[in-house]
Amino acid sequence: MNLQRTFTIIKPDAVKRNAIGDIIGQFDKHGFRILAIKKLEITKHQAEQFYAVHSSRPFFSSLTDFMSSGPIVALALEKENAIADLRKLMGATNPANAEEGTIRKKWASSIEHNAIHGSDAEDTARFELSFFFAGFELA
Ligand code: 3AN
Repeated sequence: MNLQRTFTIIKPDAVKRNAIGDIIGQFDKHGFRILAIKKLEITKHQAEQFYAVHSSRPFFSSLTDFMSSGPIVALALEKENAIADLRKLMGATNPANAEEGTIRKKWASSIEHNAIHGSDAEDTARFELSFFFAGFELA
């Protein structure tokens, strides 16, 4: 038994397409427990802090513009093997490679406008959860 927490963002493209309910429904259906949830907008500066690991990538500026372009929904999720299971449910980064039944297959329109973010490891999950949620919100 490996009960884990992970962090996810429903990105601005998916919020604009009214996909919040569908995506949260997928979390429920696949056994993720919602520990915390908030809808908010972040600034370009906050997006740069969040995505600091990607700061040298060519798409950094465009990615942080996009992530600060409109409302997002941030969630803390919990289940056994939450990190890997969420990555599987999300589908490949590039929706052209995403499998049938994944969130990106259904909602992503490009490698940048790809509907959802999910933590990729335990250390990034810890950083990302604490970036968006205070300790008392996850208690
Ligand atoms: P994932 O979101 O699947 O973990 P990462 O961590 O490689 O993928 O990339 C982080 C984010 O950066 C992606 N969600 C995507 O929005 C954006 N991104 C990744 N690769 C590219 C690219 N080649 N061009 C534009 N944006 C990209």
